Amino acid sequence: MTIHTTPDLSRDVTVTFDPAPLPAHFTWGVATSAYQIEGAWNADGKGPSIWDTFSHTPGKVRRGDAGDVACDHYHRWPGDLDLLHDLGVNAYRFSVSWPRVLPDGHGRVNAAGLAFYDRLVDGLLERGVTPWLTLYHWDLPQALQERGGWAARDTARHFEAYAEVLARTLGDRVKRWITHNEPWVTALVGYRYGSFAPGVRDAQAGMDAVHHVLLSHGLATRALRAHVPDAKVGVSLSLSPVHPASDADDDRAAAERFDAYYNRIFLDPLLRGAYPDGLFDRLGGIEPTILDGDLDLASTPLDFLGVNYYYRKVVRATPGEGELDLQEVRLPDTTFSNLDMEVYPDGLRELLVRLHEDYRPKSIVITENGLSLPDEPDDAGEVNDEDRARYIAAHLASAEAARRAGVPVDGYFVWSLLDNFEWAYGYEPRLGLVYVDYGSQRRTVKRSGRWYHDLVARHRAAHAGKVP
Ligand code: IFM
Repeated sequence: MTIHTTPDLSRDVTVTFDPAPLPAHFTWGVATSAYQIEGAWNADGKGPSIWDTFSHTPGKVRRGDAGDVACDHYHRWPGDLDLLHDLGVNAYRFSVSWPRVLPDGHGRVNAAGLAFYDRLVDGLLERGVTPWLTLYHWDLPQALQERGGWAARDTARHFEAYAEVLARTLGDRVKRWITHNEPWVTALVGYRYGSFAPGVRDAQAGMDAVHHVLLSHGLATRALRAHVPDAKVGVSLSLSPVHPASDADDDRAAAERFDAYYNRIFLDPLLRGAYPDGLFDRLGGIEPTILDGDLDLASTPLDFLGVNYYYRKVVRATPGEGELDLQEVRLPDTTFSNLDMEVYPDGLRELLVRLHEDYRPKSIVITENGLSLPDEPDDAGEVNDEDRARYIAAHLASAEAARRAGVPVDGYFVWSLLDNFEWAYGYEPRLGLVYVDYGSQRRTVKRSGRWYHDLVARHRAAHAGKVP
């Protein structure tokens, strides 16, 4: 894979983005997920997850990497929370490992696992950082996978019960909840294409998983609200503007088909209570079983829509070839990261404006955005990742342009606090504001981390004295 980024990292670059126009209440955060950072994969009564099973299966993850130790955050969390405090962010988005809390996915609660998150939440609040808790970031209990995983309808009910356990224990202190992270990846990458856990390759299972994840979102949202009346509940979708490769009618039509499959498959049920017209027919007639009331549950009103934005998609029509008769292409003169993601900041503005125009969510929070680079410390031990700071600045400028156009963008989380386990790509891609030496577990704040700190401080100073 080619890495195309600005080559000269030694230049002293001033990255300009003025945060002052963003409102006083704006959320500044960083994000992580349990499997990617915690390690301690079998400690203190935790049950195995589908990612433990997947990464322990030879050939599934590059170089045989696994999240067994990862950033050892399970043991090093106090120091990691100090890093958050030092960065000056006002919010931290983390996920709970379902099998750490419920080793079998349902029934017996593992008190030691729950106590970990209880301490974590207290530690955040002590440091003045608001917890944003994601219930599901891909680490399904293996025991539930053995009963069909997300392809089985019962999993939605188990998810509701899991949400209730967390609401009862943490709901007095946690007020920001995200049910699912990137359901497209959970359902389609996990069950249709199988390149992520649980590695199932079955078109029917993929569509069933889409529907059950949506159902579970609705059930969990209602359970959270029943136990935490002042909870703000949302869901984080991976979304991309879809551009046709040319102005030709067939390319435009291909872009619409892909948009329905990639974006609207979750947006429409969540925000309109219906799947996009014709979607299942175009996918070979494979559709989930939809019972009365399912789509009412799925469209339970959101307090905010979480947007994870990394790249746009560009497609061209290839009649008779490829899923949906189209192929993804690269346009000339475009820049891709070493995770093969196009760097395209204006896509965020375009996406936010479109979401506002088409769906009118009450509030939008950018719950992930970040850049993978081949970071290494220099001889002085510094990680000079100005490209990452430039990337974040450009995306913030794009979000701010959307706000100026009337879109209620209320927060931004960098992915990620720490370099971590990047799923099937292992540890090679690095996306953190903080460098992790996996051998020694030493953390080093990168230049982008210091820049982000200054940015948040400038925003605070610009609004000093105003009530957020
Ligand atoms: O690391 C992932 C994260 O788990 C989900 N969103 C995309 C990130 C970068 O690939």
